[in-house]
Amino acid sequence: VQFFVATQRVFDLVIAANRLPVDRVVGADGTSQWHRSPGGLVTAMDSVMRHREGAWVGWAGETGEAPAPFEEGGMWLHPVALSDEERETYYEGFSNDTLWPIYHDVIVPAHFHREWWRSYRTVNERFADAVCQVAAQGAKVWIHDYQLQLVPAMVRERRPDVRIGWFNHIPFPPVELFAQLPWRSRILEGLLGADYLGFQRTPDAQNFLRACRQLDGRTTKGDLVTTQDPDGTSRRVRASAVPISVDHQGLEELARTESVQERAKEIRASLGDPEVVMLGVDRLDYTKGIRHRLKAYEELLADGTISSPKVTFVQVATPSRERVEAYKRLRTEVETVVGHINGAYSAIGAPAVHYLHQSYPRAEMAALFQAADIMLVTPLRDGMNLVAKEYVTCRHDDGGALVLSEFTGAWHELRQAFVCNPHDIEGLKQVMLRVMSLPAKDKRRAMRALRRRVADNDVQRWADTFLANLETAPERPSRATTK
Ligand code: ADQ
Repeated sequence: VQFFVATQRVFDLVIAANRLPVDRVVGADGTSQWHRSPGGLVTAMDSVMRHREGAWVGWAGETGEAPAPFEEGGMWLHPVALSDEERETYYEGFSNDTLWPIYHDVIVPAHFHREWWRSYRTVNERFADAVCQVAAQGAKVWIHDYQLQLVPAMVRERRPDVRIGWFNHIPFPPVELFAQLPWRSRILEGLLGADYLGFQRTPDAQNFLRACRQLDGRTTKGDLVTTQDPDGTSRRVRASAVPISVDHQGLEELARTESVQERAKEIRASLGDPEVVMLGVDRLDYTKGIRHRLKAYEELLADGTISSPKVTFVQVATPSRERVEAYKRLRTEVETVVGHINGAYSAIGAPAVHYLHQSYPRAEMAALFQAADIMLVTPLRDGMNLVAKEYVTCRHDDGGALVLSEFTGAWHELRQAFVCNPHDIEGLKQVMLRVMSLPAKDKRRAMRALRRRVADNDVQRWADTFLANLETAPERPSRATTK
């Protein structure tokens, strides 16, 4: 049900995420266009919201005044403004240079700045205000990810009538790492404003529950934590795992189209029809283990165990967070290694590594997946990793093989993948060699099992489960004040 209150539309379902599913891109001639924004969250929620009516609150990707709310693809999009300074302090700073490293095992050091925290709080307030503007009486509010951890409590304070859920797309860290955060108690309080908290894996939910117990002395029982609201009333919040997935049916349909299959053949032909095509697809992020996989490949070439162009490696690395120092460094490192490998092992017209620092449409990604004999998903830490599930989905021919890091959420579900520990370069090389030499029928059997798993738990099921958990969360909000 949607209705108008003066000029303001309100909705029964409100999504809040740092980014809107589209970014405003202003061309040289000053005209603006909307482009789909990158990343796993948008990929997943976009397909969920196609089947539901609701509003989406988020940043439109450029600083300055926010554009007016508008409708796009059947969804009401409500932009939230960020200033230049807030992009630096709330987004690049606190979200991506404090929280992201802490939540990903401190692969790079986390930076703590009080002004970043203050900005994080201010922007979270702005998101909470925007959510309250578009939420109908008794609405369900679904908040996403680590950038908005204070929003649940801020919404509850303003709107006790709504039901509040939060989903964490990234890991929740062990208490020893979370404890480093000077603002750890404020973050726990922020999250506990929700009725239901969803995580990718059970160990993530357990880390959260342990933090509530050990850092702030709250009582937990099973997946419930007891908390006190600012008015002194006691309330229980549920925290459990709901692993995210992909739009299995939609993506498989796309992968089956003739044009995608033709394109897959074309890709292999333009690579020179190698015997083995290995593929990596990631945002260019230090959590994804891109350097580890390049190192393993380089050592295999150096050993003479494999040779290029018989074996060819394609690395697609989407540009990401390019203004954050650690990401600039990573890009230089990856590009140096790629240059080094190509200098040493390529033939004219046949580079050993095809490195593509670009974004592609979904159809092109589906074709790339079909063209790849071995998909290398080797993160050092990853909440889920949708690429692994997308690859499996696109292999309707039961071909290909998935090498998967044990440090991804996906590994908890995709146990028939060829597991690796990316820190163990020797082990990673052995897995790559083993997969190359394994009989096709063994790989097909593994692929069939993986495909069944992803088909059973697709993104619609994930969203349905999350919303059902939100609906049945332990205590309904007090509606007394709003009746
Ligand atoms: P991400 O860290 O962004 O997501 P991932 O889950 O792999 O990681 O999702 C990336 C998405 O971007 C995939 O849909 C992929 O196809 C797409 N993509 C990657 N490179 C691309 C390119 N060059 N062109 C076009 N598309 C590209 C975060 C968490 C993950 C979690 C997701 C969802 O870090 O652990 O799985 O959210 O919850």
